[in-house]
Amino acid sequence: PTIIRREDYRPPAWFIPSIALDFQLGLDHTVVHSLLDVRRSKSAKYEEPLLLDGDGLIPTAVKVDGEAWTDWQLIDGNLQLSLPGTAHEVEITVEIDPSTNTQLMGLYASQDMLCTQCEAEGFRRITFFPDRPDILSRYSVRMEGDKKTFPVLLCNGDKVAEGEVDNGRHWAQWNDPWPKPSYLFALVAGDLVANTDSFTTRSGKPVELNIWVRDGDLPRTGHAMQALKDSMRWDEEVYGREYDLGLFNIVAVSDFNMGAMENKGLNIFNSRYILADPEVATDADFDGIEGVVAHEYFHNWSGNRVTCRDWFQLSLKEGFTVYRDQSFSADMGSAALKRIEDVRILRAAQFPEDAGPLAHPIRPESYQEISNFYTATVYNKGAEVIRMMATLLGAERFRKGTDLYFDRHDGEAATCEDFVVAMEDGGEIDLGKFRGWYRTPGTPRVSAKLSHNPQTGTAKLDLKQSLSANGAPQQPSEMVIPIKIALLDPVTGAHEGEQLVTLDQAAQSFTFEGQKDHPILSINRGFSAPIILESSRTAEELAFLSSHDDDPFARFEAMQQLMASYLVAQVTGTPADRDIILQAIGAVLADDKIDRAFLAELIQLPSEAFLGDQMIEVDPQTIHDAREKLRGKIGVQFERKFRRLYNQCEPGAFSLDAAARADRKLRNVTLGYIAASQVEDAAALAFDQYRDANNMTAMQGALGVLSHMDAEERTWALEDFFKRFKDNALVLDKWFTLQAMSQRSDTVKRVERLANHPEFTLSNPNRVRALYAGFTNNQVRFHDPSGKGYQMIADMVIELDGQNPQTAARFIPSLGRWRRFERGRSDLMRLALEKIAGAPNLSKDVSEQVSKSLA
Ligand code: BAL
Ligand code: ZN
Repeated sequence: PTIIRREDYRPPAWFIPSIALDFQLGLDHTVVHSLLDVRRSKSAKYEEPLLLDGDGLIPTAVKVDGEAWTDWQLIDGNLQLSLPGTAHEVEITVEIDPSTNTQLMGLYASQDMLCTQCEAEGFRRITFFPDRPDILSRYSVRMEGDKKTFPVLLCNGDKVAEGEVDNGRHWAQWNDPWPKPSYLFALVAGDLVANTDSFTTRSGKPVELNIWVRDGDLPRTGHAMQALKDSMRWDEEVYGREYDLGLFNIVAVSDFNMGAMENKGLNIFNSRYILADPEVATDADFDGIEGVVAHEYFHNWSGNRVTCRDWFQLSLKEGFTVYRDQSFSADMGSAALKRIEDVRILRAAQFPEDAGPLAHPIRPESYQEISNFYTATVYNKGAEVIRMMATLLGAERFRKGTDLYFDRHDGEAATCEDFVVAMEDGGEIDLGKFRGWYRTPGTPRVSAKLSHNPQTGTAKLDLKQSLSANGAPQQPSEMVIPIKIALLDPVTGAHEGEQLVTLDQAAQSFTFEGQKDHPILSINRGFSAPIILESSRTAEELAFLSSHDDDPFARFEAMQQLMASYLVAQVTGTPADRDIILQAIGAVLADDKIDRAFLAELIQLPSEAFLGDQMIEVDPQTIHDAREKLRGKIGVQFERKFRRLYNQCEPGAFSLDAAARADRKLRNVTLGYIAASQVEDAAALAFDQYRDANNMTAMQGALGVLSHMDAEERTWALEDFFKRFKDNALVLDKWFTLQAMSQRSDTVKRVERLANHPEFTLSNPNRVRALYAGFTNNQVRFHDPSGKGYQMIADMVIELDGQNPQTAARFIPSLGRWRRFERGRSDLMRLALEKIAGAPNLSKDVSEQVSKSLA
């Protein structure tokens, strides 16, 4: 396989300052004519030919400076032209069939509309072009198509002209004044309607905002529109960034590999991140929409105005933009809940990646297929790295750093190093050693031990750090790790202020004066560093923190650690005290000052996957049994309290305000515990909630509880849900997911049956993820000891790879962690990977992931 390496980066030999494109659009036949203004780089060797990337294209005509040109060759699908001079006009015509583009990369048909996805390397499937992000060009685009099929014609930038031609066709001319890389090109043609609004920038410029959807979906666009306006204001206030065109279009598409795409002035979205009303969307869906709309909007500066030099720098835009959208959501809602959710995602998706065969630094050194690097590491750990810089610099200096970064690199294709240098210069800080985060894979482990000397009244914190790469034993490491701590009075829980200690050696000690009594250590507050913390705190200290810590994340974390250590002990057969957990839960349940949404977080057990990650060898069934047993015990112990809370959280008229959302959340969590207590009326209670629900959060919560049960209410509810929502694809996705996530022992069989359901299709990525990602996240059932779950995923990957390699490759990591599981499952997982590896004609995407997983 061809391996692309970061160290091999070379600046382009030719630049393309401008490109004019003409599209004659048709669902199954589109003609693309391009006119490239090509300029030889002054630093290029004279004889270097012009190399234009292509994927599946054949030129039907090539001209240079207006004359037919034959001095070209197709080499591995790319077009090479030998050109005599330093500046030429190159014209190329190609013909493509969007209706057969099942990869959903390049120009493709989604139902009856045409749309594009070009990041990372889709533009080369539309026309021949140097498809690399350091080629910035001005685009002018003429689109022409049948007026009935494509009444709406959209592209990047501003529409400057439009008109009608013969045979019921019409055209539009779009010009984008901002030079951009090809991955930000976008085009949409279809029968769409818009929710139109406007925004006035802080310097007084009006911007027209449109969210384009299919007729009928219009009433579900309000939340996305509000999120867009909030994002625009927030980026002005927090980062001083203003929007730079008179028009901002968003289009919702049903068939989409990613969540959304930040194309300049024309964001294209997976419809699940646009469409919502209370009847069809959960509170989590509403949050997802707000976060993704913001993320794509923020890319206008962190991604589009300043883009990436090459794909190794992906985290430059993604890590930073995730950090920006996380901060935005924290400001819009509850910062505490947002941080808990962000860390939960990091631990569920990124920590396992960093501990497995696909581990890579946030700035990878090499790749075979760049689509495989749109990972939780590049995105979420990337965001944590930016967050650590913000912590080290403090808010004011961080802003100076980002201002400098945007000023210095506006209109450029930059590197991660450029970002760090801007932070250093703007924030007046030396980040020399901090750069280790960009080149080091793996999650650092930090051990923390607090000792106390009553004679001197001092407390000493001993910290040590280590790292393991690619399954090798842990080695002492020297990452720069900012750790926020507080020393709590052991009786009152009061403290004298949070402190930041920066660990940058393998072992370091920090001494704190004025400590009369042995304080309780609150550490990694706010999850200030993406590490695995091993503290020597006792169960009593954790229980104390779970009711006294004033840092909400640290408080949540103390409870999680308390529960996790007990459950790990249960699984490994070591003695542990359960009563202290029950007391800690009792204490928070009795605390009527706690916000209900936060209470719901505090009392939830760590996930089975998280527990597995704490163990050297994972046995999913034993973990599941231990966790269920504890859930049952908590349910029984506090049943009356849970029922009281459940009733207190009874919803009134639907509202998206924090209190109503908190009630919905706590109601679902308490319902889960009531069901875990095995009381007789649990199914009836859940069914009543389902039947009476006036919103999807309550409905899905009830179904989630019923889905695990062996009760007729489960069947009634699932059948009813299907009937009610079979025409709404996004809601039907939930129906597939709920069943794939069921803890029932027949889940593997059920998933097999669902894969043959008339409403199931491999050609829609949302539907594929709904069923199969739901299933692979269901630790106990995916890891059925028969290995049937693994076989099913292997067979699905092989079939899907022929249609949509990018989505197929996303399922390899679930099998790729085979070394972590007990022997029987481990062997079966490896066999499933070997089956995939042995399939003919594997895509680059799948083959890279499988070969790395087996290596
Ligand atoms: N750039 C790909 C989609 C996203 O991260 O916004
Ligand atoms: Zn992004």
